[in-house]
Amino acid sequence: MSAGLRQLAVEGGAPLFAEPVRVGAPNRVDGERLATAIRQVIDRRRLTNDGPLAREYEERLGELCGAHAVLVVNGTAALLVAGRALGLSGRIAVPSWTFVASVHAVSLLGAEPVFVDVDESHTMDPLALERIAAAGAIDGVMPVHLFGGACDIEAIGLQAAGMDVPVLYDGAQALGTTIRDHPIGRFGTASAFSLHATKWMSAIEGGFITTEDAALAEECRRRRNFGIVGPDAVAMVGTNAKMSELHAAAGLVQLDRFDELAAHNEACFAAYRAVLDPCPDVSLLDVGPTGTSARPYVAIELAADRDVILAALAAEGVDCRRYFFPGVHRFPPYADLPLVEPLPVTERLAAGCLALPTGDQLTPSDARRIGELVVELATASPERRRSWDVVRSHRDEVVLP
Ligand code: T4K
Repeated sequence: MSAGLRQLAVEGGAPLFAEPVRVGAPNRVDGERLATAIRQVIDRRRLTNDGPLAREYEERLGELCGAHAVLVVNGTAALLVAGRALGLSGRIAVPSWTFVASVHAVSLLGAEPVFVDVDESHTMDPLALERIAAAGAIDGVMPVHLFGGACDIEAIGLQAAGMDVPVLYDGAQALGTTIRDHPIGRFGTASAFSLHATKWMSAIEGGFITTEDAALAEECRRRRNFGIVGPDAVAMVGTNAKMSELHAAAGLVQLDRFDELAAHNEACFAAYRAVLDPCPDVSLLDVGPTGTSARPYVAIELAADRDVILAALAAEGVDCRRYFFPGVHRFPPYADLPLVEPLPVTERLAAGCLALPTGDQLTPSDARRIGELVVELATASPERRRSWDVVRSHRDEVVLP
């Protein structure tokens, strides 16, 4: 049944999904293959420290990204290890419209985040970067390829070259994204990716760095292993960011589904697009004309009442997320940092954006039904929306769990 012909859950109907579908639900892992791989790891007695599976995984990720790859324990570690190897310090330009890990990495490196607004692509606005750099020297740039989209790498690259500063792309959400047929990990001085369980390609926990600079890759490899360069020899400050063989086994099993899952995500995205694109109250984020994406996220912006719609979707068993409300610049560790200029697009997106579920928990026809539901909720009259059975505070705001 089409979502439009049934009674909404917030109006007393049965939920659309009895078993909730969620943003971030991990894609299925082939348990039999993983169990076999884990048994082999245990029998081999090589559990971590650059073992054979970690090497194989690293090599395959490098081939996929057309660059040197350095495997680490998570995406945050990828940012920290690469950032340290690049000597990121001083004032680092970074968007506020991102997952908080991007900005935490800047802070943990001992640098100062300088917030730059995004444009309609949800990625760093090169014009805002230019204005901010003109207002005060910038020592490095950390743009974020958000929701599987791609930053304007040409404009950002030109500006960074003009300032003679490194660019560390946070590509945590963009494994599989390409620009003019080039994998996204080939751009900038280096890029960092996440292989977390919520990512479409995962090692349960994991991450990696890519760079075209062989010497930089080698330095990152050393820095992920305490700065050790040989027996009894330590050349630099380092940490422990090595991936275990168990995680590499999980990552390798999942990597074999790369093409299948990318095609599945594309089919779900197309189903969403078919119903969302004609609706003027919903705008669906897409990659630019020169790029392709594995569609790891489905992000929409709603014209009004985002939180009421989020609650109504939850009642239907569609568990969405307000990624990335309220904007990192509004979290307590960063709220007192002076802004060089206001962040109007970030503020607007923080008020209106919603991430919808995708991945192999859904069929394309499920995606279509969710899309139809979103359209029904987004086009309902304000009076109808006010009648919905969602929890409101005494100030008439929707209260989220
Ligand atoms: N930069 C960017 C731009 C990033 O997006 C991230 C991570 C990073 C850097 C850092 O990479 P890592 O160090 O994490 O590798 C989740 C993830 O924990 C995080 O990896 C991810 N971005 C971020 C966008 O999403 P939360 O706080 O939203 O996670 P949580 O626990 O609320 O889970 C999200 C949803 O997924 C829930 O609906 C539950 C569902 N879920 C989650 C897990 C872990 C499951 O169904 N099963 C699971 O096993 O951060």
